[in-house]
Amino acid sequence: MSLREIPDLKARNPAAGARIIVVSNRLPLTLKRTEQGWATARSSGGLASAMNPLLGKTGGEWIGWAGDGGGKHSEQRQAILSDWARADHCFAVDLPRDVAAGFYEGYANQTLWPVFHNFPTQLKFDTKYWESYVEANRIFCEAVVNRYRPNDLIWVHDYHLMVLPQMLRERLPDAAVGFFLHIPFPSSEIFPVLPRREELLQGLLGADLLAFQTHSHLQQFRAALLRVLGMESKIGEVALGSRPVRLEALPIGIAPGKYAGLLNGDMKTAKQYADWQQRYRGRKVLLAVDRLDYTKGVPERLRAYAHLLRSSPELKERVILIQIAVPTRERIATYRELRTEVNRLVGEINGQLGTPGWTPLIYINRSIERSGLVALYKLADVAWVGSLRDGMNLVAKEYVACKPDGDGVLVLSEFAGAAAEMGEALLINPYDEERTAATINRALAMDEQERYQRMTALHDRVVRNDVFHWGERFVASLEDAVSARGRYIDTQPRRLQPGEIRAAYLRAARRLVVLDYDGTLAPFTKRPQQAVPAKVVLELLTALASDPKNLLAVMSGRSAENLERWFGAIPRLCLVAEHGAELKSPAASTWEPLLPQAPADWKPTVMPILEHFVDRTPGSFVEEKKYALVWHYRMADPEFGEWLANELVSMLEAMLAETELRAFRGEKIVEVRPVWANKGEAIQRLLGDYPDPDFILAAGDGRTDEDLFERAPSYAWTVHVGPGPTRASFVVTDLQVLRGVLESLATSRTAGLTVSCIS
Ligand code: ADQ
Repeated sequence: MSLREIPDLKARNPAAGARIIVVSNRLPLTLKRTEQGWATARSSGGLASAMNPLLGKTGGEWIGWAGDGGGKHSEQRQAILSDWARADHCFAVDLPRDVAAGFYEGYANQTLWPVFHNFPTQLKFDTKYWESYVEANRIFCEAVVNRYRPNDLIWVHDYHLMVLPQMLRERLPDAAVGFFLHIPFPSSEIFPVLPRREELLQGLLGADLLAFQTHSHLQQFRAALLRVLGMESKIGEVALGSRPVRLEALPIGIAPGKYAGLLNGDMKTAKQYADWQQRYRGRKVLLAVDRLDYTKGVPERLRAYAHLLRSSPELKERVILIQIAVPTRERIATYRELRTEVNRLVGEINGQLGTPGWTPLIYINRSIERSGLVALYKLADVAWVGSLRDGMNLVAKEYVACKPDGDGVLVLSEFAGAAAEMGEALLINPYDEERTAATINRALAMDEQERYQRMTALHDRVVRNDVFHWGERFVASLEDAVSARGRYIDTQPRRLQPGEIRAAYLRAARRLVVLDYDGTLAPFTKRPQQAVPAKVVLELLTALASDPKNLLAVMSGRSAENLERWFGAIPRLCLVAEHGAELKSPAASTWEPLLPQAPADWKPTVMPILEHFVDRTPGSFVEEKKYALVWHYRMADPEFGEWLANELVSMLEAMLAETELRAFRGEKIVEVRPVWANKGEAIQRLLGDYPDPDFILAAGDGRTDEDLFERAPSYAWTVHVGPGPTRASFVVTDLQVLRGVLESLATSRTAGLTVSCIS
């Protein structure tokens, strides 16, 4: 997107009663085939509870898949869909049968779902899956574009629609697009396994706001950006050239009032509770509620339960586990295999460990009504959430919401997102059967006071951070992200006008000029030593340095020895080497370090790693400087080089986290050096020695120059050379343009006199 197009984005005013368009794979309404034909079934899930008030308040709409193949459009079916649109503002998207299969059972649930839940061995991929996924997202995009009105806020949900944000950005460049990921984001070790990972990340970056269930999922997303796209980000933001993408952790909640309502005044719930209580009188009740998905850890739980019963004979006939497992995605073989395995385990436990009067495991393999669920939550002494990996896990929160009097214990997998905010639960590693069994034992034996303390703290938090609060925070954050575009555009650099800077230069009595070398004064070459300064550059620097009103500094990543060799003969020139680690002022004859300390003895640890990368990458090499080690890969195959550079930085980041060293990406280099050795510190030092200049020019092209731009005083002329995002106030297209500007400054001494005479 060009800069000229940006003001459209800025003109947007999201605060003026914006409608919300919710886009999710499924609508809160589904088509059900009954004996009388098609009928509507309503979902009472948390998402519907959260979205409905927001939609009601803003007159918004919901777009989602009707859920069936669509193919034969019976009149009755069409009439129902029209009814949904009219009465419920729900707009059904029809997906052709083959697209739906490749999209839903294919890429979404056999490729993305396993990878995002750290089960790469379950991954299945077919190019057709991907094509269907893209096609389904495209059909959703069409539906959104058709319903969209200026100033609407578009809220896209979950892993089914990860390329939709970018599609929307292309069709509706100034629309406000937010995305929430309900499932976890995988670690940067696992994410790269995903086929079409680059397209997926690019697809997400079309949004203004990307929100995750936990901070750790957010961090993992950032690590994936770095590793897969080589894209750096801040903790809450990715800066694209033309706009920012905000990043947030916004854990989803539930609607606690709904549970309180059923607990307090619903006859059906009361009756079911009384029945269950009667049936299991005198026994402790453990409860587990899951979709029958391999990520939920059902077999692991059953094995831990068998272990518990075998190792604690005193529990015989005194405890039961009620496992509710809703069938799900049964067209996928893995899910059918899981059902078979669970059935076998259920048979084994009841057959081997039960007695004539005691069935230790009650297995309910179907969906049950909310009233029945609430009755069970109320009944259960312990809720056992054993997800092997889970975005959040709402069952944990629903159970807690049903314990307003503080009785009951939550046992929670540390791998569920809920664990990050439910610290008073007893945490388990569901893969460790023995310890899990011990924790369940502890939960069963916990005294009343401890139960009360833990449960009331959990309950208060679940009530406070409900799903309405979550929805409002998301919308507020999206509105904020969109208005930040305006501020972002205001801080975007302007094209440098040679006449303007020349006039300011001429007016000044005391000037500081700081110039980077490679990419700024000289073009990049295959080998660093080939970038010898041209005669014109030496003459230009000599002329600028000789002006008594100027302090000129060449500030480069190169070594002191290198700078000395090329520029040592120019009088009155200040040299700054290794990005600011060492400095030689015009009057001095020796170099001095920026910080008075000897280079630490870290190179022998880092060198073998870089050498290993040299070994893997033909054409790359390591440069050793006094304070830094640099891996250069300009001569390597470009794609392979970028890929390895991302790998290297990710690896070094973890390794150097506790040290003063950092790994920095540069123009076809990865450099390891102390954090304090940077151009921002160096310009501060120059300003200390040469205070209060009334004109400052700082120019550079690379990432290390961003430190310089950030720390330069606000009145400085900071100039970025070439394309790409920058903090500088001005840009020039290339180094030729900058050279032209510098030449006009260098030759302005006489011209300056003329100007002053005239004025
Ligand atoms: P799910 O994987 O579906 O959701 P979860 O958070 O546990 O997982 O939600 C399940 C919902 O289904 C709960 O509301 C529960 O009450 C209900 N449910 C489960 N079994 C049932 C049964 N037998 N009968 C009736 N209802 C049943 C995805 C992510 C989660 C994330 C949610 C919300 O995988 O990690 O918490 O979205 O963001």
